[in-house]
Amino acid sequence: MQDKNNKPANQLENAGRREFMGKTALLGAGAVAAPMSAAMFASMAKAQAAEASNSPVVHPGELDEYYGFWSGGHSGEVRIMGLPSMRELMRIPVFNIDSATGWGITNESKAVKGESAHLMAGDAHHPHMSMQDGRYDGKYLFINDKANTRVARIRCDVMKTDKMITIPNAQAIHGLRVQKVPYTKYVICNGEFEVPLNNNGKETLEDVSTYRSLFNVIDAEKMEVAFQVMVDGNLDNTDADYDGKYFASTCYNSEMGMNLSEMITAERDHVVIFNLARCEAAVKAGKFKTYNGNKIPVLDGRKGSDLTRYIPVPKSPHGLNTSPSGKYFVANGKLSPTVSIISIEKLDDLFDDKIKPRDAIVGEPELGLGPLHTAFDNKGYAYTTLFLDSQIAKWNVEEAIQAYQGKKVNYLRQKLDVHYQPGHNHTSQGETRDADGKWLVSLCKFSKDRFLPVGPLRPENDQLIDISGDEMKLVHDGPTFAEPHDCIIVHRSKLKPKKLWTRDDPLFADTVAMAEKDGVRLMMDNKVIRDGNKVRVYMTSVAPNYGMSEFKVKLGDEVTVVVTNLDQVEDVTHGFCMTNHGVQMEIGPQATASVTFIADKPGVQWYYCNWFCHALHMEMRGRMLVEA
Ligand code: RUQ
Ligand code: CUA
Repeated sequence: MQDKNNKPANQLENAGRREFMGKTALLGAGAVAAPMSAAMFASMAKAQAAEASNSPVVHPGELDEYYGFWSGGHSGEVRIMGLPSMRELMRIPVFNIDSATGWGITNESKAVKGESAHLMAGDAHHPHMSMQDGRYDGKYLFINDKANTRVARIRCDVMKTDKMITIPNAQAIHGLRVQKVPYTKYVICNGEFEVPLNNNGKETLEDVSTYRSLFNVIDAEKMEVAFQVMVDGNLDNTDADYDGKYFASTCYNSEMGMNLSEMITAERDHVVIFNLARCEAAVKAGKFKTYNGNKIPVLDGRKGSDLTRYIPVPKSPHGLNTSPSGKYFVANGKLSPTVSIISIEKLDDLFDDKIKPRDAIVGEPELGLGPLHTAFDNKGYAYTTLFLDSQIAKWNVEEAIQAYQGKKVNYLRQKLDVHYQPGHNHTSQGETRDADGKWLVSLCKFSKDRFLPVGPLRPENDQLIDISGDEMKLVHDGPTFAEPHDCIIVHRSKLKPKKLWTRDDPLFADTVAMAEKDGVRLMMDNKVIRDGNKVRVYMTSVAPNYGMSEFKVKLGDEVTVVVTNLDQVEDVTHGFCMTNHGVQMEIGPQATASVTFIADKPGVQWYYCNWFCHALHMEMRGRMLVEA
């Protein structure tokens, strides 16, 4: 194989041709000037044939049709998968610390993490992409951290986390979705755990009647909490409609119990429906209170309020999913073998008090034991995970509604065994108007006997299911590390990730500004600036060299190393690791990254490039000379 760096033009050309031959590029083929050879036509025809038959096989060198965005659960990250191959393409560190990229270690990532930069852990559950008119827009991905009550945003052009906030007043952010229509103005998420509103340990601690859960509405662009809504009971999962009017959340602890048996006493819990226009009007009219010394408007959406309605459903519902037709919210029973179908069309009447809450329920099909989450295709079918039965039930939504009206129809089409105990499932583009009914992923919490044993801790099993025909067909077992709670499957035509960084990227703008203040031209200079016991070392990198092969500091200095990667070749990322200092990071092509540490060891300390970049990658190193 040739050295990457000897053939930048070639590499770009190859990348261009590959894209041209890819399936999405077919649509734009008319715009491509180069004439097509017979071989290229043949290859494209083959690709089309594979797509038509919904083959899960992606041959070496071929590209996937979909991006999957997987949450990494308590590993705190997001993973990018290729579908249908189920190949893991990349990891995006979010709430965790990542030693390969330096996430949580570099100054730029610490700035994104902000006030929570000191936290090393997270529990990521629900990744959801921003939308325009109910379709993925390829701009942002949002994800919650249940463990530390945070929400983060990932920029899809570079696939890096660019914002992170801690949600005040609430505890344990769980369900998270985006406003679908007209566009993602708001990200919505649930505070699952109940705490006193002023949770300062002084006013009230043990009086459970003062505990509340909050529904949180976040401005997606600013990444600030716009307002919160106090509810009765707790909140679990949530989703938005396709009209831009209503949000719905499940509640499994309407009892406000403080232990398991208290939480499951009532025969019914509920789904809360939030009326967005009324909430926005209440904020505008100043009808809110504030707590814990912050300025966030907290609306009172408890029972009797005109901001919300409470629809009783069988006890302890879990997932809440909107059908891509825009007609229904489906609340999944968990402890009940049923799901509850809520008619979104009836919600106007419910808010105008023309009907009773239970009148909004138009179906309650019985599916099996432990329904947790429901996904949809484009043919009117729903797919519900049955945790206890280790199955997925395929059922017809309109027929389930007819059955509720007393007609004799069998809405249940098939039950497929999955391995084992599925939580979420997800169909290709099934949370959008572009639901295409091709693939279903079942995120199984246990793998048991499906893989070679690897010790007491086992992988989970993400199974790929072909749903393009009448019957669901299991086509792939995919072991995964803890714990993909949820995923979304996005057609690759929705995304246009950058291949190189642009120099004006906001993710390193602060570092660029710091260099300007120091009079350093990042793309040219290699310089050491001393400022008391603070030393700033600016260097460039071009494979296989750093612009600086040595620099000198004094023992105890606070050293900031800023590396600017001048390489303009796709895929040539450099690293910077200071030996024995716990410091390492990635510097992508055309990016600047920086890291700060104390030079607390005297003598010679080598730094080296830890991302394989060149045949002389081993030689890409230099010395920090630390004077005692
Ligand atoms: S929840 S297994 Cu965190 Cu999405 Cu249902
Ligand atoms: Cu630069 Cu390895």
